[in-house]
Amino acid sequence: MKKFRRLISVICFICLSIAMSGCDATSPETVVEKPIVLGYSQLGDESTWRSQNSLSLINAANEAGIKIMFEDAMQNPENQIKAIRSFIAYKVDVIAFSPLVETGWDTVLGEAKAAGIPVIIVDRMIDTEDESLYTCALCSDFDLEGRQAGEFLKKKFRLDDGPVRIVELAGTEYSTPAIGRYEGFRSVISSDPKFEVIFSASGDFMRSKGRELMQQILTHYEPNEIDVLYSHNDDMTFGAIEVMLEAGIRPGKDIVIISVDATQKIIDYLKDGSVNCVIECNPNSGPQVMEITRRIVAGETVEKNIYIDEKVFDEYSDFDSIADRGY
Ligand code: GYE
Repeated sequence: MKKFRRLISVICFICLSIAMSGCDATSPETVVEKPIVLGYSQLGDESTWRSQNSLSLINAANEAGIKIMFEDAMQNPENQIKAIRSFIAYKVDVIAFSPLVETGWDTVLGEAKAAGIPVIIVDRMIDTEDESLYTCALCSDFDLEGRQAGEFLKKKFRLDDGPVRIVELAGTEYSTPAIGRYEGFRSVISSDPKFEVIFSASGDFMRSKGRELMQQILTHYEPNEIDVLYSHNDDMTFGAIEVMLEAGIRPGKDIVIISVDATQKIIDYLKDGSVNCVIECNPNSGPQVMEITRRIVAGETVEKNIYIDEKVFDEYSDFDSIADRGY
């Protein structure tokens, strides 16, 4: 009998515990929140900037508890389209991508829209008639970067009658940074005919191609026929500097150098006088991308176009105030 009573009280205790712990699926303790899933198509790994950008995105996703599906398209827009389609099939919460070039995205973004998946454009922009294809674009102001490069030259050569002969290493053709840095630069220097761009070609933002282009330039021109090297990113600048040094040219002295990105190594070159002007392009957009993702999923309205804050460091700057870049 005693045993029977003990059994009954054990059963009651179990029932009570179950009731109190809330078998009710809506009780806050039992709701397991599903992490937000973000599909990210990165365009490649062509530069120091890009590696840091990928790292920033992945680290920020981990810190924010966002599950990131990260695909590297290896400089091929077709791979980006495939990745976006796979994110749609997987029914991710949000799709983000850095488009290699500006055009060719309408169809796939239309598919994302039809599936009800919001899209964030990061770093580079797309060219489209239909702004409803994306929810938010977080990019750098590349035209401003180009204008800042031009403004530096105007200041540097203000007492020089010219001609000021410029060679330009441009970024990937049809990409927003290459277009903005090319056009913005010209919109400033074109007001003074002493500035002449005597060579311009795409080095795809890669060190190896920056090297090749500089070799090519030196087969066409004597070193004393070149006054300025304007390079759309640091990696191409590094390649070009190697060639200059091999040819006995003193970078930053015999040829004035302007570079875009602002990696630590180029800042070191600025400090030792091998480079004259560095336009910052900030790759650490990860935390902002995760914040935008979280807000979109929460149903909040986000600004349509957001520009990333950036600075200019040049030979007139106070070097001590330049914080360590970290990459
Ligand atoms: O400047 C360059 C890179 O799109 C802003 O792409 C980016 C550019 C960056 O590979 O280094």
